[in-house]
Amino acid sequence: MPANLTPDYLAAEARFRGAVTTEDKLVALDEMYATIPKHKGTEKLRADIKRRMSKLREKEKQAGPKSKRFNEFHIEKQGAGQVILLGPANAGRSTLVSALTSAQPEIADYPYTTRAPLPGMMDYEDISVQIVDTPAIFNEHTDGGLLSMARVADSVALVVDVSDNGFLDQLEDIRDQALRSKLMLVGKGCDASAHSAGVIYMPTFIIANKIDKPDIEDNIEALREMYASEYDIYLTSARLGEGLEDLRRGMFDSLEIIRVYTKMPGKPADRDKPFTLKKGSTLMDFAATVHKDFVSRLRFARAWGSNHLEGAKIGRDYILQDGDIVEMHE
Ligand SMILES: Nc1nc2c(ncn2[C@@H]2O[C@H](COP(=O)(O)OP(=O)(O)OP(=O)(O)O)[C@@H](O)[C@H]2O)c(=O)[nH]1
Ligand SMILES: [Mg+2]
Repeated sequence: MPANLTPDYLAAEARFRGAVTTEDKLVALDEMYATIPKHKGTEKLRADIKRRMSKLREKEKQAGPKSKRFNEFHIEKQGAGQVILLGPANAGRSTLVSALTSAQPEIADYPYTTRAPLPGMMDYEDISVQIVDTPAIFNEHTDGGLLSMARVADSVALVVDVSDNGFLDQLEDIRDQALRSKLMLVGKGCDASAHSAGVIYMPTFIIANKIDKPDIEDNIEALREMYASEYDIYLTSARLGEGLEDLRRGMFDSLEIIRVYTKMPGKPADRDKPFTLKKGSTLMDFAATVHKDFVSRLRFARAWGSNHLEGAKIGRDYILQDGDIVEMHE
């Protein structure tokens, strides 16, 4: 049993042992995966959790649609990361998802249009990011499943209608509700990998939408005053397509990932499809991602990209940067 398992992980494990239905087991395993400390000592355990999850999903599939207890708040992750949009009714989450991805959620000028989460894939340069539209989160209307889903996301975007004078209270309310579900919505510069007392620290940013509306300057000012030191803030008009390029980059940044390319000796880099890794990953983390055999067989590697490497040899603990190209020698 690896050391440093958090109380949160142990609680999720206990829930897994107590779970009867496949659906509950999957939710508990999801939670275990989200709360397990990500380091070398837990590698086997993480692989084991993933194996159990795919076995259960297989079982669910084989059981057929009739016996399947569908959990609408379980959205299978795809792409380089999952960003969940949370916000009050009518803020424009569905309009944003429709503008950024090819998904076609229902959009309407009355509240609570969206009833279930809906994912879409957003292209960002040479990778894609999953964005999840959600039902509104507000007071008694919030479904508990929504916050459970947010706990296993990679980042959260708080979407508000900046022309609505109640938007600051709404932000506060969402943060409080999340915290009651042991989800701490943290902003820039916070070490999101740290957990304490069963609380998950989720990288979060704010989308202030509907900037095309009149007389919103004071509201934007108030938002900045209140939150700019804590969260990145993106100003958008989902309806007019304003601010979306900055937002795409912001979504990528919130995932805290890097893209690394492979290269065969004597050939140009393979630019087709980068490997994505957590920021701070080393050469050996990359080697393990490309192929498990590389971990034992790697003799040395050269890199191009950041720090003016230009093909210099890099050590096993070399910390890779976004856009680096690595040539591995067995
Ligand atoms: N003026 C303006 N209207 C917008 C903008 N984004 C969305 N809307 C409008 O706001 C209304 C609600 O948009 P939705 O995208 O359905 O909002 P939602 O947050 O998904 O709302 P629910 O699912 O009902 O909770 C619609 O009438 C949209 O056309 C925007 O940037 N500017
Ligand atoms: Mg909606």
